[in-house]
Amino acid sequence: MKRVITYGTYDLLHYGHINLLTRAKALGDYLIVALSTDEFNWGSKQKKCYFSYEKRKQMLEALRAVDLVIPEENWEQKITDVQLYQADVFVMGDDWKGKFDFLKDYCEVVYLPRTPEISTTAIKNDLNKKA
Ligand code: C2G
Repeated sequence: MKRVITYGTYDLLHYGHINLLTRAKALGDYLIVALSTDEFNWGSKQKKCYFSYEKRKQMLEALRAVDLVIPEENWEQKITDVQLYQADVFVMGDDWKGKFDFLKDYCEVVYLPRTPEISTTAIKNDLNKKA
């Protein structure tokens, strides 16, 4: 079984996220998503999530492509995660290209093209304009 792992906030889940998860799953048989906790998002990514970790986890777990959701609590856990969950492939959107190449010592590292036209920020801006 080929195991794939990816990381993210996945707040205001949208089709760009789904495109990433679907392509990540297609690289193996089992997809683990390390989901940024509310504390990690606020403390280290200065991101205030609209949906709580539990709600974001619930939505991801409902996706056919996703097999397991684990918490992402810090920047440093990736090597341990790859070893603990025996990940063969680490996947991120190419906005992160090169940032996680240190994982090449532990697994395959793949950066997939982002879906360019959609983002949570764009959704929020669009909604504000329409308000
Ligand atoms: N993504 C994408 N296309 C978009 C938006 C996002 O392919 N239009 C991808 C991102 O490249 C990322 C994943 O979807 O691989 C999740 O995106 P975010 O929730 O924005 O993740 P981020 O906040 O970048 O967190 O340790 C890594 C971080 O946790 C990544």
